[in-house]
Amino acid sequence: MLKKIVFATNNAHKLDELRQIMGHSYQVLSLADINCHDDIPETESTIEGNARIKAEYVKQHYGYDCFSDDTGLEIDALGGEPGVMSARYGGVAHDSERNIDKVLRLMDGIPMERRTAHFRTVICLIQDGQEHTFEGRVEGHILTERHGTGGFGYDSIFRPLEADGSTFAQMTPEQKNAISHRGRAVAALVAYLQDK
Ligand code: ITT
Repeated sequence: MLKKIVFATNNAHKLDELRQIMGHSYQVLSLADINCHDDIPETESTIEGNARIKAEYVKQHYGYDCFSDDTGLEIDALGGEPGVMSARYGGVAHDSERNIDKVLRLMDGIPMERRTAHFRTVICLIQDGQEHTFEGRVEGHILTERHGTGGFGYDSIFRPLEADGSTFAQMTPEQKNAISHRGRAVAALVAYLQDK
């Protein structure tokens, strides 16, 4: 039987991605699966801090070993923004269209060579009373308009360096997972869990 682990997220896209990557070795439970419908606070000022408080919240209130991730898109020309504000950059939480509109507006006129950015994911695992963190990054450019309809969040304006010119939103989930920030952080998590 597969081992169970809770992924402390409310984001169905992320859960799907994680199950694709980890599904062979773990049964990944969602917050809904453990009857957690709380609005878990994400009040820290860093990606690392937010990953940690989500995992600690689930452990403390529900008793499960779990992991959580926090991801930010860090754009060099915007001084690292949206960063920890990625989910609500446009003013409304989880409204990707507004978030993208704001980025494109702020970057209007900036030439491609200065449109460098990366996604960064930090995963915090709490297991057997110990905390571990894992990080993954992918470098790329912010395009001047949307391309593609797959993925979620900022995928349609992010073109990773390691691709053939496609944005994340133009890739299959497998192609994205192979090079993505979350794919890499999860690979480090899985390697750790399998080594145990
Ligand atoms: P949880 O906190 O419930 O896990 P979330 O949507 O807030 O879900 P994150 O804090 O990890 O997710 O990410 C913040 C935002 O960054 C997210 O809402 C998206 O807009 C964006 N984002 C995260 N991962 C992304 C990805 O793989 N591709 C594109 N955008 C992404």
